[in-house]
Amino acid sequence: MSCDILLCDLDAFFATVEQRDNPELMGKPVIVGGDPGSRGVVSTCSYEARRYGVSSSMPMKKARKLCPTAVILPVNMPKYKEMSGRVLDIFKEFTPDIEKVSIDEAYLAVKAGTGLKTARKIRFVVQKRLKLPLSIGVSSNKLLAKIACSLAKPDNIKALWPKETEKTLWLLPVKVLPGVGPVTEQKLNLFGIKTVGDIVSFPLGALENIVGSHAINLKEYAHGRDDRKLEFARERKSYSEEITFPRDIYEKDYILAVIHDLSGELGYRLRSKGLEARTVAVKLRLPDLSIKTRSATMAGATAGDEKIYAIAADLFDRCCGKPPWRLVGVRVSGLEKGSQLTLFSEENKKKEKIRLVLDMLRQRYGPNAVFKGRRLFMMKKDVFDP
Ligand code: TTP
Ligand code: MG
Repeated sequence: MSCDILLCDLDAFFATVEQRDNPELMGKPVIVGGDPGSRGVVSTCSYEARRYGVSSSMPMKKARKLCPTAVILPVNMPKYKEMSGRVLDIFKEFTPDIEKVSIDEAYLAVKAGTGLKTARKIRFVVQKRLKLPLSIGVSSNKLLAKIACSLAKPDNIKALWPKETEKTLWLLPVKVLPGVGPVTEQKLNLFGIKTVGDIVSFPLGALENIVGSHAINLKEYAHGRDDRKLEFARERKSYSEEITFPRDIYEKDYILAVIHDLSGELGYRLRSKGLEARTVAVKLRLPDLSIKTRSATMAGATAGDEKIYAIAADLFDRCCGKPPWRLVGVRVSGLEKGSQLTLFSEENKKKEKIRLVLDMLRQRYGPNAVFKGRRLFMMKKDVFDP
């Protein structure tokens, strides 16, 4: 069955989330990334900052020089992941056939002939519910959908059908094709191959001398042909959360408090998917930089924060060695469908009620909305100094 393919990609994702959450930043240059003081790089920047020449991966120091008026913000990954999940949930309302490419990008397959109409609806819903700008490219294959999206940006829809190959695709620079990075682009340019149309007229054998076996793909792409299928997500086998600390941690209690939080986040993720886990693992980075992991498998599966924590804390105790620690992570695997809740003791009923309230808060305000008191307390102390 032939389908229309949509490539949906949020605009300046991290930056537009920040602009949305702080309207004073609307219309201003905003850069999201690492600390300029410690060799941080730009994760992304608003389109206003792009006009000054700022771009992803650029050292923050250089970005600040190019655009001194920009507001610089740190990366708030939990918030962006949460938004990414909500956008994906919206996509799922329109089609089950989704290939998630990155945190802000996904291919969707819909019934042939409905691509443009669906794209308009999706954009409308994402804008209305999440107030985030989304660009969508529409075509009958992945290649053209992706290129159409880059032509649509920012905040628009564009269709690019195979019949328009000659008058649109052939005029574009070779770097729009998959597999043509800066090095290949330079090589091709040296032979006078600047546009996609130049690839079409260049003899295959000569092209093979420049780019090897990739030449055949390039020829196909240059004609707007692409038979790559969408790769649908495989069922998840595990969930994990980890934190790398900016400095060495010497306090065992602090690590335990972090493990407590991570266990809570994992428990929540399991419950929100109706799953339970049998195996819990802990990961640590030790002073000699080696990574140590320990896991334990339970007789029965669980999605309870405290149960996950109890096992993870025990594993940590057994493998922690001597301080300091630089990284701690918790993973749950051996996933099964959640079993029906059975009779609760009074104590368990109380815990269950608390869990439901916490989950409700997390659902409304994001997974990090609920910090456990212990971690807040620990955060107040300067635990990073021995
Ligand atoms: P992109 O979709 O490549 O970029 P973008 O959404 O910021 O801008 P646009 O799509 O409008 O061109 O990446 C999505 C997010 O991934 C981006 O907001 C930040 C993050 N990212 C990095 O952290 N480092 C990088 O080098 C890139 C390219 C992206
Ligand atoms: Mg994007």
